[in-house]
Amino acid sequence: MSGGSKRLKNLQICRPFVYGNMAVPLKEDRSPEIPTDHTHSWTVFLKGVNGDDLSSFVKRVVFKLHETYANSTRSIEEPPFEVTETGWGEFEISIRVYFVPEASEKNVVMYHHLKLHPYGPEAEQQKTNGATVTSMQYDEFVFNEPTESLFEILTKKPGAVLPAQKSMLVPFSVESENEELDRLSDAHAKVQANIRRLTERIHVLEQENSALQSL
Ligand code: SLL
Repeated sequence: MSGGSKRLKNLQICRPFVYGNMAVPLKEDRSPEIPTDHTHSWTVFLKGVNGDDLSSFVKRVVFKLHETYANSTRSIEEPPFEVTETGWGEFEISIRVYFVPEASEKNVVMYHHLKLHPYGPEAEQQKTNGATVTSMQYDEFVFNEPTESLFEILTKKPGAVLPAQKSMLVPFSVESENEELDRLSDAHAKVQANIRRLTERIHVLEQENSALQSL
């Protein structure tokens, strides 16, 4: 066995990343090469949070587009791991990540619904001013019992961890996780209070019922 392929027992190491797409409506002054039925320009991407480079452990990312696209399987061998295209429709893109050989890890796949059109309360406003639409997910690569080599790669340089504070560019952070935890514990407290209130109500009704029965 070559050095570093031994696995480190009882150890788990995670690396955060984001994937998704941004899209903008095509303008009047679009290039003549773009087919006339295309309405948007978009980019689907997979990247580290906080601009971190994933290529020390990600070997390639394969984006599988809708079969209406020529060469619909796009293999990106170096960062930025992204594909820019124009088109007219939304569809599901599979994003398959291959790790460097030293990692001895199976590839992983994520599915992303390409979003071109805004929806929700701001939709109409965004539509009229041609704003960029973004649809992005936060996730983490979780390596269980990594090889010594992978461990070394991942811990060699600092960074590649969740940033402390949120910002316009980096919506995913320890701060936003804590906010989410606060929201969850508020909701939990509300549910508990409701359960208590309803339990008391049931109790009262049961007492009234048995009082009526004994009349
Ligand atoms: C839909 N089910 O009907 C989806 C399919 C496919 C989008 C969307 C192709 C561009 C090209 C394109 O935009 N496909 O022909 O190059 O909405």
